[in-house]
Amino acid sequence: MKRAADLLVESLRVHGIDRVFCVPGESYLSVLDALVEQPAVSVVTTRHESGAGFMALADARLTGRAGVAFVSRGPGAMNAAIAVHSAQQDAVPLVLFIGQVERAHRQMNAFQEMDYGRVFGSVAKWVVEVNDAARLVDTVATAFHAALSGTPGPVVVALPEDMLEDLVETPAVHVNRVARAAASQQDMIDVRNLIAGAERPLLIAGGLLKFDAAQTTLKAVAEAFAIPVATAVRHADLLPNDHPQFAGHLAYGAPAALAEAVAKADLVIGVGTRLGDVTTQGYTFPAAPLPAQKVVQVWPDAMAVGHVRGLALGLAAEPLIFLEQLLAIAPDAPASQHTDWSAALHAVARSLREWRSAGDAEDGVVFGDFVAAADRLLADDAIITIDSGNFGGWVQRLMRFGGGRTMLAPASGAMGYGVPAAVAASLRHPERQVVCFVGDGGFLMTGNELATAMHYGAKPIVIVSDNGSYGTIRMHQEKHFPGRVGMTGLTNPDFPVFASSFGTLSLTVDNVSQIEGALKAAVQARCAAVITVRTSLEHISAAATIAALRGSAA
Ligand SMILES: Cc1ncc(C[n+]2csc(CCOP(=O)(O)OP(=O)(O)O)c2C)c(N)n1
Repeated sequence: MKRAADLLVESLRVHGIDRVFCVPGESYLSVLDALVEQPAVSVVTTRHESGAGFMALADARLTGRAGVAFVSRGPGAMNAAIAVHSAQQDAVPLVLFIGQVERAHRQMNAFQEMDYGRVFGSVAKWVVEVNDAARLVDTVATAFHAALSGTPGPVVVALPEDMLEDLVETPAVHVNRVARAAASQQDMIDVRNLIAGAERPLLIAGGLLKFDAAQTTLKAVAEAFAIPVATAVRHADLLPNDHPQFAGHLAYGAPAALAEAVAKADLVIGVGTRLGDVTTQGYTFPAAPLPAQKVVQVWPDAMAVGHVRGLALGLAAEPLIFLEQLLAIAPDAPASQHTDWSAALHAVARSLREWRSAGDAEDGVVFGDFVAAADRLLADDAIITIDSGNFGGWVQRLMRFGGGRTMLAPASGAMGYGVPAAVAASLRHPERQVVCFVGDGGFLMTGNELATAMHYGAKPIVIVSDNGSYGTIRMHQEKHFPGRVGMTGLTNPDFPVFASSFGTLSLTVDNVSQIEGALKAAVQARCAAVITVRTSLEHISAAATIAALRGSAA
């Protein structure tokens, strides 16, 4: 006989989970107790459940396994909800374990009781409450299976407190095999014919290709067919950005030159992307419901293929398997019209990265100057985490990704992801530089996880773009209601002092001449560091100043 909590932890180990993230709670004390006895599973205790959830998401991206977080019932679960939503939007496998009131108290409005099925029902792929300890092991196996199968995503498992203490006959702890579908031979012939018949084919690569083997194969396919590759939002790292077939990053508000260039494609092949709102620039390219060009979509879940858009061909197949199948039927030599077309797209993508400093603005550093220097000075295999906000537009525009330099950022646009993701990345890859870009808004949402970094010896370098504003929203205000400004100004703490109080190295950049020195000092220190950049608010985005926005709105 074994305690259910011990079986749960043993199940985690069998599923290859070597790290979980949590805020401890009295509702799952026996799991914490079982974790003490399981050296194969390390526990990272965070300072807020959103931090635990975001760390689990970042860890999942880096390991290819499901991220795992444990949180307490009610309030803990609500704090973690942002990560469940991000996992759904980003198609990242996440298993969130939540404590639950004891079974006898269910449906009685007990302390911190919630009905997780109703709370997470529209976001999670599966929500389950384990009321019989004898079913715990197979429920855990099913939970991982659900998180990893088809469209990866979040699964919520509620654990009644008393159930975890039950003793049960020891069932075999097991893993359910995830099925991976290939495309049919006829579909592949059709794809090859579509490419051969196209003048201007374009492959849009998405997040399901975010692991090494897939990126190697993607590069080989791009070269064999001379097919240009644009990446879905937040995945600029799928192909080295200097590669001749790299055609740009379809991010929020992609530059007009990029949008116009890719829109000339006569065939779009979306691989491992749901071709969602942002990547398709508001469902305009390829348009929904009826695209102007032929569209092929490859995604492992038939329900998501062609979900909102008419396709020439929809393939419910594993993206990597599809790429391998495509590589196997590559032509002896790529068509010359494809070579010319991909060269033209690459030239546009490159030109968008050009940057010439004009020096500081009256109200601070133009953040592009900082990012351009970071691109030069950071390692080629640095892991870059990006929070949500306009500062990130500069990172997307000026920093090269791919070829080992990883981009971790939530397609959900959730503020607060950056710092926790950097902590998780640094713990997973202590040998690599891990750099987080975050605004002053996002930094005060989850910057507290610097305490977690210090506790576990993580060494992220956090770049805070301090413009005293929820700048993105200010930009939208200026566009829609020019000059009518409110609710976006921020009174910040003294960030350098705040950062020092955690025990990190703390550096400040007040002007362009200090950028290189600060970056080099942070990199060389090999410890957790925060660089506070006094950023110009006037230069409110990578594309516009406030003056220009007001001018254009008038
Ligand atoms: C959790 C969350 N809350 C609110 C928003 C809406 N939002 C998007 S960007 C932004 C402001 C970001 O400000 P900051 O971090 O300072 O970066 P900046 O835009 O100034 O560069 C807000 C409030 C969001 N995306 N996520």
